[in-house]
Amino acid sequence: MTETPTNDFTIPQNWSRYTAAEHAVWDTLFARQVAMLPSRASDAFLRGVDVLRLSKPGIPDFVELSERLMAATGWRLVAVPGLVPDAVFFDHLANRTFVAGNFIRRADQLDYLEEPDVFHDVFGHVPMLADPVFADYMAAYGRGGQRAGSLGALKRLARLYWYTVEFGLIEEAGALRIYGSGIVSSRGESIFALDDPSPNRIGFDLKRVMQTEYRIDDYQQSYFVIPSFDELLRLTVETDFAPLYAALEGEADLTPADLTANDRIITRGTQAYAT
Ligand code: HBI
Ligand code: FE
Repeated sequence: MTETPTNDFTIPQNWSRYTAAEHAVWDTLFARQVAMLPSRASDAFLRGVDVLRLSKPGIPDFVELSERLMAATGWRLVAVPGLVPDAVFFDHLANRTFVAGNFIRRADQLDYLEEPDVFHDVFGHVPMLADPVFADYMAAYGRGGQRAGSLGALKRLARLYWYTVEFGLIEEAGALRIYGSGIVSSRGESIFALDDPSPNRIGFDLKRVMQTEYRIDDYQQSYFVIPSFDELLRLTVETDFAPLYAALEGEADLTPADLTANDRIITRGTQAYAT
C-alpha cells in the first residue's frame, strides 16, 4: 500500500474569477486546434471533444465538465495550482480523478509554456478520458504508478506516460493519427509529429519505451505508435511490470533519437530538426 497523502493538493477552480482576456486565450487556442485536428487526431479524441461539448466558448467550468465526464466514463476533474508530487498524481488517477491546472497561459505564450495550464490539461487530456478504453488505461496507469514507487521504478513508468498519454501516436485505418495531449494541444507539434521528416516513428513496445529517455524542452525526436487503445490497455493490465523493471536495471538507457535492431521502424527520422 502506498501512503494516502494527507493533502491531495486540490483547490477550487474559481471559475467566476477568470477574466474576459483569459477566456479569450482559451477561445484562440481552441479555434486554432479544432481547425486542424479533424484530419490529424484520433477518432477517440475527436469524439471526446463532441461528447464533452468542449466547443462551448470560454474556459470550461470543471463542475459542469465533470458531470459529462462522469456520465461517460466515471472520471472527474479537479483543479490544482500546478505540478503535484508523483504519489499524489498517481493516487488521483487510480481513483479516476484527473488533476488540471486552473490557470491559463498569457496571450504572449500561446505556443510554449513549461507548467501544464488549463488548456493543456483540459483540451489536451480530458477528451481522451471520455473514451472508455483509454479511461481504463489511465486508471490502470495510476495503480501502476503506486506500485512503481515502491519498486524504485518511477522513472520507467514516467516514460510510459510520456510516450503514450503525452506524446502518443496511433495507427488508424492505415494512417498515423495523434492522441497524446502534448501534441493535440500544440499547434506546431500537431503538424511536426505527423508530417515532419525529422522524428523517428516507431512501433510501440513496452520495454523499449521504458528504456528511452525523453526531452521536455522541444518537439520529440521519436514518437511511438500503438496499434489500438485496446492493445495498449491489454498490455498494461496483463504485463507484470516487476520483471521488466528488473531486466532494465541491467541495460543501458536509449537516448531520444536512438534506433535499435528490434524496432519496428515506421519512419526513420532524419533528425534534421534536432541537430
Ligand atoms: N502533476 N499537475 C500535474 N500534472 C501532471 O501531469 C503530473 C503531475 N505530477 C507528476 C506527474 N505528472 C508525473 O508523475 C507523470 O508525468 C508520470
Ligand atoms: Fe499533460
